[in-house]
Amino acid sequence: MILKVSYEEGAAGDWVAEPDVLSVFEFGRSPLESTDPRHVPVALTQLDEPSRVEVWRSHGPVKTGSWDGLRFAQGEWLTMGHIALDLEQCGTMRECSRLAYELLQSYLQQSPHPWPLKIWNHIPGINRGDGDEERYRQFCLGRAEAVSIDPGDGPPLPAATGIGTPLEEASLQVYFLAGALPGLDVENPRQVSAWRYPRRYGPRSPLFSRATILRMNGSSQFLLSGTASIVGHQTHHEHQVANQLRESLRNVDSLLGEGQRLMGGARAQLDHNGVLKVYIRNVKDFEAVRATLEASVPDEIPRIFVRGDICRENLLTEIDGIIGCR
Ligand code: 3EB
Repeated sequence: MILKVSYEEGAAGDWVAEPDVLSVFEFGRSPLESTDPRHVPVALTQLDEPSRVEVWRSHGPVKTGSWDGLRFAQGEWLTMGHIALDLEQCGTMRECSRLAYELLQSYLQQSPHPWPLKIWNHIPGINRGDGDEERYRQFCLGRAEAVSIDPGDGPPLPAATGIGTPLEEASLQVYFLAGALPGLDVENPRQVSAWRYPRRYGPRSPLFSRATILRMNGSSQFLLSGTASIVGHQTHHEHQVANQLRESLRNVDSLLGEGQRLMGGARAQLDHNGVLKVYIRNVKDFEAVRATLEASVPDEIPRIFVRGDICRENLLTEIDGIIGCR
C-alpha cells in the first residue's frame, strides 16, 4: 500500500517525528491550534476508546512547508495538505469556501503532486440557516464558484467527505491527499452522482465523486467518500440510525463492486489493509451504530467513531474509509 493509515494510541507529538509520517490527525481539537504542518487537529470528538490519533505514512523523505497559508507535507509520491480559515476573518461561509478551494487549486497547480485524490471538508454548524442559506449549501456554492471546470459528464473533484463540526468552532477546515498521478473516480450505480443532484438540495450541487482509486507502484487503494443512507438522491430510513448505517454499508459494497468492474482483478475487501471512520450526529446513537457495524463488517478492519453532523438534517450517520485492494 502506498498510503498507510492507522489509528494509534499516544500523543500526536510521538508520531510526527517519524521520517515516513505525512500527517497525524488529532481529534477533538481546533484546526487553528496547529503548529507543525504534519500535525492536523480536527474538531470532531472521538466517541470510542481508547483515545487514538490517525496516522498517515507514505514513502519519504517528507518535506514540510507552508504555501500562502496552506500547510503541506510532501512525500515521494503523495502530499497531504490542509487549510484552516478563520470564519470571522474570512467573511461569509460562501466566501470562505471559495477562498479555500481557490487556494487548494492554486497550490496543486504548482505542486509535483497536482492530482487531488480525496478531500475532507469540516464545516462548523453545517445545518445552520434555513433553505438555501444553510451553511452546507453556502459551502457548496463557494466551492462551485472556485472550481471553474464544467462538470459535464465527469466529476470535477475526487472523493470527499463533508461533515459538520460544532457551531462554536471558529474555522472552516479543508484537508486533502494529492498524488503524482491522477486517481480513477468511481460513481455508485445506486446513487445519483452528487454533481447531478436536483435543485431542491441547493443552488449549486456538491462536487465530489463517490470514490477515487489511488493506483501507484502496483498497489490500489479505494478512497471512499463520506457515504450515507442516500439511494438515488433521496435519504432513506429517516429517524432509524441502524438502518441508515446498513444502507450506507450497502452503498460502500456497491462502490467496491463498481470499482472491481472498472479495474478488473479482485474485489476490495474490508480487511486489515483498510480503515473505516464512522460519523455520528447524536451521541446517544453511538452504541447502536457501534453494534450494527460490528455485526456487519469483519473485526479485523480498524475503525474509529467520531461525533459529527451530516450535511442533510435527516441523516444521522455517515461512513468513509480507505480500503486496500490486492
Ligand atoms: C451525500 O452523499 C452526503 O459536499 O463534500 C458526502 C461526501 C456528502 C462529500 C461534500 C457531502 C460531501 O450527499 C454528503
